[in-house]
Amino acid sequence: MDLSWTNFLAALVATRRMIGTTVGTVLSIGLMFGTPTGLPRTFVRHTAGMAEHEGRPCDLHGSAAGPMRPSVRHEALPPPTEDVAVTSITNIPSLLCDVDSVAPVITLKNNGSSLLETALIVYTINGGATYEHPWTGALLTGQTTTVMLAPIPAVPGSNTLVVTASAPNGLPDQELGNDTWSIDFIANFPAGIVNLILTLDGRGSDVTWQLRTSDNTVIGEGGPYEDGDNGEVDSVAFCLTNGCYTFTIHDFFGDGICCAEGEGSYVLRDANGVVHGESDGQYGEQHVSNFCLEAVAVEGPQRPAFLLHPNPNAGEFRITTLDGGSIRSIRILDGIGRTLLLEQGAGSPVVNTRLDARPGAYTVVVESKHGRTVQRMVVTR
Ligand SMILES: [Ca+2]
Ligand SMILES: [Ca+2]
Repeated sequence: MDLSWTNFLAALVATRRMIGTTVGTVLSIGLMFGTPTGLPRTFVRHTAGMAEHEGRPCDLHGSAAGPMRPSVRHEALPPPTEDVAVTSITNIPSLLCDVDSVAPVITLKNNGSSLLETALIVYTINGGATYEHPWTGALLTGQTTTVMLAPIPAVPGSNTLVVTASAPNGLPDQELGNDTWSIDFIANFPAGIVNLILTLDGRGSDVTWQLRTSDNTVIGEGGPYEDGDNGEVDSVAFCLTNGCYTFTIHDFFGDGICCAEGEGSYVLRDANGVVHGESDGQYGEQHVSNFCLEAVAVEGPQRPAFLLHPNPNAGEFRITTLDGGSIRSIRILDGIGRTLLLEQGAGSPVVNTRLDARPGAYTVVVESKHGRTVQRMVVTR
């Protein structure tokens, strides 16, 4: 051991076993050991901030009182009189779906010895415009309170909200290290829902998947599943915004999810029935679907481009395009996005068809040369 005074004190601090008596803010420790020669007898100031006393950093001083009985004085700084702190941010979901602002709720704490009656709270997202909330109240030493802040606009994609408290009682804050708290979240707006419909084979324990954004952030993942659930369907809804995504499904055994041990498959489909990725399950170690979304959640009502009659119906109905254009396909989906009927149009603007399905609400997707349009259809019996 290097017995220089400074190293001795540092070693003592490192053990964090400072036993002794506290008198005011001074901790005195008596030590019995042989004093190394050359030890300075004068007061030595150690590196500030290396020690802690009662949870607060403090200056450390030492003195050599005599050749056989040195003593160490561990001197804590007096607690600050003015010290406001932010100790949490809540009311922020990790993913905002079709919402373009957040209303943070924070915890404000008085770490100073004075009664805290005012403070200034400033908050910003991604370093953009700053919002101010002058706080008034009454917090005793150590007390906390929750403060609801006015909504602040989020930006599409990744957001970092930073909240800083300052000016306790209108005075300089004496401890700046506890003034700031931050939280990260993702905001998807406008947003659309894309459903993963995953049909498992008998080896669910092989299967894991991830959905990533174009900057490789994982925004959804699943699996492994249980074995023996051949034919079981896992349906997961993702809240996505305009942008590009990568869906990757892995197979631990390297034989996909079809067809040795069942007929697994997956499809990624939005509420309009548009398929953004799919596989018949016949892959090896993995299957990747890359897709991009554009103009999700377009504002304003869409004029139906086809007539669905009758609606409700008992399963038999007629579809007529309003502009006389020919129907390319009719797809009917159930509540979790599974295709129950897919009929290719015969080039006619009128198609009579039927759906054998239980009573309920279904989505009818008609594709013509003008694009894809959607209506709800109710089947009764
Ligand atoms: Ca502070
Ligand atoms: Ca497999």
